[in-house]
Amino acid sequence: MLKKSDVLFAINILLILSFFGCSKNDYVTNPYTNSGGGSGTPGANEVWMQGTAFTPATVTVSVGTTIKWTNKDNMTHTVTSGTPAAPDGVFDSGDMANGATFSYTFNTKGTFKYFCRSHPTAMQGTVIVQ
Ligand SMILES: [Cu+2]
Repeated sequence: MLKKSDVLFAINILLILSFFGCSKNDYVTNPYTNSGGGSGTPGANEVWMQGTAFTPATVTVSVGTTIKWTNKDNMTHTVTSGTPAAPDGVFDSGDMANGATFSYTFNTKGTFKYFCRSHPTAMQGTVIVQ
């Protein structure tokens, strides 16, 4: 004979299984809703600081374009103009925590290099303004 406690136990197992099943399906159909990992891709005129790298590392834009950087990592980054050996002082975001953004408008043509003060070897980027 089935005891009432056995039936309740079986119902609980079914509920737990269906819960995980739904979670998994939601993840598969919406892989980019996972905000913690910073999934997805940057939009136009956007650069993400993600995985200790600037993505995309090089962007090409026209004069007058504003680039927006967003820190997707759970560590501090900066957007600092110039090279690690020679910062040029044109722009510097200062320390950016996770989720922080920094914008800069490029009003002259040229090739503008920048880097992260915290990770100068790993994190270097270029903005080409045409
Ligand atoms: Cu960094």
